[in-house]
Amino acid sequence: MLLDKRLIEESNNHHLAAHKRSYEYIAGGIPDLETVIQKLVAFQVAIPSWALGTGGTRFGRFSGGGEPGNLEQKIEDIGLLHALNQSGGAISLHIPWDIPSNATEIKALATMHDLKFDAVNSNTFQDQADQPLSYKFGSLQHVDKAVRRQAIDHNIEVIRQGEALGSKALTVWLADGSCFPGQLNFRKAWQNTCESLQEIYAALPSDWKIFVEYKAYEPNFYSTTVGDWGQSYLYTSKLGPQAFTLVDLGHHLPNANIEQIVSLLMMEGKLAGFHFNDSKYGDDDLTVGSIDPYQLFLIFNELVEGMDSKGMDHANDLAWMIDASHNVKDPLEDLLQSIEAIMIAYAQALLVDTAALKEAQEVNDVVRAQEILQAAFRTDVRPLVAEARVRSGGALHPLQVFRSLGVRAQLIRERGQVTVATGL
Ligand SMILES: [Mn+2]
Repeated sequence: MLLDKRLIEESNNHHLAAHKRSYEYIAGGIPDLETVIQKLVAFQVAIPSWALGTGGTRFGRFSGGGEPGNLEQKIEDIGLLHALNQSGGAISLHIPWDIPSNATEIKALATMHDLKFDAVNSNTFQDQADQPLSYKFGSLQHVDKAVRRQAIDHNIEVIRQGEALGSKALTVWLADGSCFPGQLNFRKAWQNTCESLQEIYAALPSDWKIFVEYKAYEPNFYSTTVGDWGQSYLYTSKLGPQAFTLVDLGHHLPNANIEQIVSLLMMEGKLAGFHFNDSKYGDDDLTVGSIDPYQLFLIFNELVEGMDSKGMDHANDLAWMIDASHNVKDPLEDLLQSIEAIMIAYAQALLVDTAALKEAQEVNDVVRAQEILQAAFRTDVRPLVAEARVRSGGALHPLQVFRSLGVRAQLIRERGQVTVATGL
């Protein structure tokens, strides 16, 4: 389904006066207001093709109605989100869950919804039906060269698929590792993985990047062959200038200082970008900002500070993506909440008085440094984010419009009550 722009405008008109009041209240205190709004307008977050359906756990999965049954419907869903908030203008495909049967037609459909193709993701963490060799004991790390070859060829195939769509990056997340002590020779596993990645790297087009994502544990529970940012950084350093380390918020051991990791990777010019989600205990894949919005703000504060120090373009120089799973919420509502949380944290980071913070740091004024950060964090920036949305043609209150227009009910009418999104 396509959203009628007039219905969004109609809804905005109802709330415009109230919005103006709250916007003017905050706008007066921001010296470079227009720059902030323009940055918010430009900032786009990619939605992965696997996030449009209800997620599951190893215990079960409770599908919702009207889930997208194919790639076309997934693009349609992201188009709906983007029409509502104008901040989700890209899709990240997962191969082989979402192989386009006709790249030209899929590209045209995405363009119709004003969507670009973000990084493409390979999958060597599960076996496919037609696959000759198993990834049970790893893929790029595998002791058997033939399995490594199969995994390398798959990644190269994903690059080719991405080229046809206009993607510019390959994301490699490996489940490789071991579940028990003694299972793996760490050094050999690392070297095999590095050599495999080098073969994939050699197949990259010159204007492409490769992102190496790390994860502390799961599905392997004793060791992971790309287990933390240091290990990923070691691979990406050896690979070359087109290789970058990808940070996923949920892929750290508890209480890791993610903002510091982000800062140092940027310092070295090795940060690929970010997979957003939130967590309480592990890789919980919860709605962005639902558990610890202060951490998200601190990460954005480092991102903004780091990008500005290098003269980077906030919207385009790093890759921004949501990587979450929705077990109990409507996936589209969850994604609207996630994007809103990202935009809020970004807007708050843009409000940090950087000159004053620098001054405080130079004289070790710890108290003032905290005051400066928390002054930005405690500012209600929702009217700024809403203003950016309205200026781009989005809804003042995306979630409210999604509900009042009965979008999910309409999707259920079109696609049926019993649906399972592909790949999940
Ligand atoms: Mn991820």
